[in-house]
Amino acid sequence: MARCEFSQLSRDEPCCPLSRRGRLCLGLALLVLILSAAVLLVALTRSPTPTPEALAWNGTGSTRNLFAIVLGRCYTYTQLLRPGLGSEACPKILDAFKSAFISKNPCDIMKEDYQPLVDLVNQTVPCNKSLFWSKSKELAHQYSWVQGGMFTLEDTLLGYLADDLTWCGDPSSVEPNYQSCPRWNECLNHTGSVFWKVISQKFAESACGVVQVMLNGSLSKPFHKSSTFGSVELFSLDPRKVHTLQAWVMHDIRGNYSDSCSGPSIRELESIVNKRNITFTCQNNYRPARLVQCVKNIEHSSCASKI
Ligand code: NGD
Repeated sequence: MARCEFSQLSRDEPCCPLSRRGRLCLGLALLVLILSAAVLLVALTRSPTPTPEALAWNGTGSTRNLFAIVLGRCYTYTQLLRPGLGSEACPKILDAFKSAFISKNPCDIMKEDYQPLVDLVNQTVPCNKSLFWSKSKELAHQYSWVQGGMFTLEDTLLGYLADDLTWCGDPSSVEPNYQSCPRWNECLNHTGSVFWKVISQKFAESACGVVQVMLNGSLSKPFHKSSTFGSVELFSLDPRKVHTLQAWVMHDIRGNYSDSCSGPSIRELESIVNKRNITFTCQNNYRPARLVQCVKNIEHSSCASKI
């Protein structure tokens, strides 16, 4: 067999011919190389395994940084606002909140899903200090903030954690659905509305003494039987503990004076309350709450000091 030394090569001499076996080996090696390159190319250019699409809904998606906000609020509330409650439970509270809706269909949430979360929070509101509201959130919160001793649901830990947030999960993901969530009227067993029903019920069940409700007298119907106050809270008051419900019918300081304590809507409320063996009282434009409205409307005639 001819040996081919580099030193022997010159311009005129062709390289020594390869044996048949050598050519076969070279061919095979080339084939393997081409095949590997092709496999590599396919692997690199192929799109990743498609993840199932999240369900699409008509409402806005979960609030960005949802879990960081909930955890932060938990520490703010338990360490700074009401230090008595103890902040050690915050990580567990966050986990229970996640477990209630993560990886679930947001229209298929049951009251029981939130029970572990509710069970983690043991907070009682002192008698005579519960303030309910309906269509008057802003003023009710301003009033309770200024007054200092009253509790709306959002002044309790569970309400504080979730107020103004949107959240929902998706069966195909371990993350909240940040793209879309169902609107409240899109389904009955809605992630958000079930949560508010559960904690509103608990809030009302634990109320005692005289309780207050702030209603919006600038609406034609300040009291709605279908509202959370009218359908959940009112019927969760325990007549053995609550002797009086005081309604404050507040009118927008610059707006309509549509309905008042003597209107049909409030009379309907009165009749429900009386049937439940609870005394009903009503005041139009309860003065301390009116004065809160006056802070931004000092020139209004109803804000003049009465000496
Ligand atoms: O269709 C809706 C919708 N309807 C009500 N709300 C809705 N949110 C949607 N995204 N889509 C929310 O309920 C909204 O935040 C309202 O501000 C809030 C209350 O609705 P409103 O004014 O009609 O009053 P409700 O009587 O139904 O309920 C107020 C009472 C009050 O005594 C709280 O203790 O029930 C308790 N709560 C219920 C639901 C929600 C509080 C909240 C809250 N903080 O968001």
